[in-house]
Formats: sequence, C-alpha cells, structure tokens
Amino acid sequence: MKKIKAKFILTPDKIIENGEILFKRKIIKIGKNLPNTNKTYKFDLVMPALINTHTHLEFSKNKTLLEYGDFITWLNSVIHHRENLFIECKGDCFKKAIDEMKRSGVCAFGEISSTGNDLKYLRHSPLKVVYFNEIVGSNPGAVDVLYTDFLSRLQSSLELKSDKFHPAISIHSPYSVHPILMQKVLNIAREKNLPIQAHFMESKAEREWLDRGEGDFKKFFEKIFPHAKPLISPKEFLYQFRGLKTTFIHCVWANDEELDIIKNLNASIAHCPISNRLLNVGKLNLKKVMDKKIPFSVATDGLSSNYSLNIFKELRAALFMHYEIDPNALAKELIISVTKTAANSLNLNNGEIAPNKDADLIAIKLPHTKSNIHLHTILHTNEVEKMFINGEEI
Ligand code: MCF
Ligand code: FE
Repeated sequence: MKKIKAKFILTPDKIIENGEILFKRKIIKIGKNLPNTNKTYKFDLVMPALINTHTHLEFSKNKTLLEYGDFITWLNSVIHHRENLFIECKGDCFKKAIDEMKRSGVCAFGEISSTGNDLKYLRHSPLKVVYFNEIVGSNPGAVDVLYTDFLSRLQSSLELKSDKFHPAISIHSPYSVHPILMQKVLNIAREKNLPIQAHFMESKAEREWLDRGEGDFKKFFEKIFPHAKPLISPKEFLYQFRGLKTTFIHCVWANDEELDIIKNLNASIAHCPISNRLLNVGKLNLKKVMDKKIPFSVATDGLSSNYSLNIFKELRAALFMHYEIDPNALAKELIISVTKTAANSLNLNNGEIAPNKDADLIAIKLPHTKSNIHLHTILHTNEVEKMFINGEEI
C-alpha cells in the first residue's frame, strides 16, 4: 500500500486541502491523518491522470504535409498523402507520440485505427488504449471487401483485450460510411458491448451536403461518383446509435435538435479546438453544450490536424477559444472533461479520485496557490511531476 500527501487534491469535482490518498492498484481511501505506509509521497497538487479520448496516431508523421485552412482541401490532402504517412510511421513515431501524451499526464487514450497497422506498436503501450477500429467507405460496390477487412482487424484487436487494451469501433462519419456497412458494424458493437466513436457535423460542407446534397462535398463526391447523393440524414444517422456507448467527435455544426438527440442517447461529445481551428471549421458552441448538460471531453485529435498531442496545450486552446464562459468556471469543467467525463466516454474505471477507482493519478508542481486552482493548473502545466497507472509509478 502507498500513500500520497498533497496540498491540494482535485477529485476532480471537489478540492481537498492538505489531503491524503491510500492506494494499491486501486484507490482505497481519501481523507486526513490516514495510517502510515512503507512509501509516502508528498506533492503540491494531485488529480486523476488525464484521458485523451480521441487521437489518430497513425498520422503522427505529419508535420507540414497536410494542408490546413479549409476542410475539403485538408481532406483531399489526407487522401493524397495518407498511404505515405502510414508507411513512414513505425515504432519510433508511435513511441514519440505516446511519450508526448505521457509527459503531459495522459494515462489513457482513444485511438482511431484506420488500417490496423498500429496494433503491433500500441499493444505494448505504457498507457491504457481504447482502440477504435475504423470503418470508412461509401461505395456500395466495396461494402463486402471493406467489411471483411474490418472484421479481420477487429478480430486481431479482440484477441489482445486486457485491462490496458480495450477494443472498440469507429464509424468514420455520416458522409463517408455506407448505411448498410454502418448497420452491420453497429450490430457487432451491440453484441459485444463495445464503445463507439463517430465524427459528426464537423464542417459547414458536411452540414450542406447532408441537409441538401449541396456545397463543397457535392464537388468532392461528383469527382468520384457522378450524381452522388447523401446516403443518410443526420437524424437517421444519430438514431442508429440507440443503446450504444457513443462519443460524437466535433459537432461544431450540430443543430439544437441534433444536440438534444445526442443528449437523449446518453452519448458524449469530444471537442478538439485546435483541430477545428486548423481545419477552419468554426467553433463549437460549448456554452450551449454545457447548458444542455451534454457530457463533453476535450481531445487533441491526431497530428493530422494538430501540432502537438500535449493535452494541456489543448485545454488552454479551449480556455482561450470559449471566451464567453467565465475562466474559472470553464477551467473546472475542462478538468472534469479530461478526467471523469473522458473515463465515462471510454468505459474506463478511472478519471476520479474515489474508492475502488483505478489508481491512475498525476502530481503537478503548483507552489503558492490559494485560489483559482483549476485555472492555474491549466495555465502553468505542460508536463507533470509524476504519474501513476494502476498504482505503479510510470
Ligand atoms: O478528426 C479529424 C478530422 N475529421 C475527420 N477525420 C480525421 C481527422 N483526423 C484524421 N482523420 C482521418 C479519419 O480517421 O482521416 C480519414 C479517416 O481515416 C478521412 S476519410 C479518408
Ligand atoms: Fe478525428
């Protein structure tokens, strides 16, 4: 058994001053004047280790290759360069990406796997991985081939299931997945109780295409299929996720009705402010999401649409982007978003300092602080002092 003494413990909802935590693999007790143990640590601030719900590590070789500034231009550059980026990202590339998250206090991440080639690297990850096997493809002629390939990737990930590696499923988006393919894949998620992620209403182009079959996506699809039409309405798409544990990524262009459906599905939203800025898709109405009490997590997305996987940089981007929300109130919500809400979204037993939760903890140096604790934590942290995963020092 180990003990931590800290000037501040963020649970994350509450702040405990001069508190103590007893833990082994799991958290045993929180309080004051707890019994002594062989090992006692002393820190300024302790909180649950952070969770990055949405990444695409296969794209980690990208620095300047992909084009930013417009969603469709970016998408075309992804289609053009993705094979090369995937080939170039091998062991060291994944290690570097994971290291950057780890140093910023991330103990677990949601990975969208497009090819399955990342599996051999991520199976040995020191961080917990929720591995979302992605399905993408809207050509009816290719449904069978895509489905067979998906099943084989899913099977390989299911064989590696452990307390640190959790297989899951991703439907890329309503504009890029054929409804038949989507239904088949969601049936598996239902059968096997796997969490789901889907990109939803990221760009104005997606909004115009799904609502009216118009806009920039019309030109994009007509290059491949003449007379292309959207295959599903946004509402129909959302209803497919009934009964599943779903995280919708982005939702920048989701309307009130869609946000209410997301809320009623008990789903959550992953908010990626830097990705949204770089692809220039606009700004999520986070105030509305919070007013509607829709759970949200802040996530980095991949290096395909970000310059860093450091979760504190992402939190600061969110803090500065949503200037209409009081900074102290927002900072608290942001910390909850990357701990408790993120754990819930990925079906993990961490993200909170409470008895029986996994002892996934971080310690941060924050001297001479009396007030604005959540805000100062976000402002002054880039790397954490120490991280524990399942009670072990990392
Ligand atoms: O979240 C960002 C932007 N929105 C959509 N997709 C992706 C993002 N980063 C990487 N992607 C991947 C996605 O997983 O790009 C491909 C998919 O494999 C686009 S579809 C050819
Ligand atoms: Fe993404």
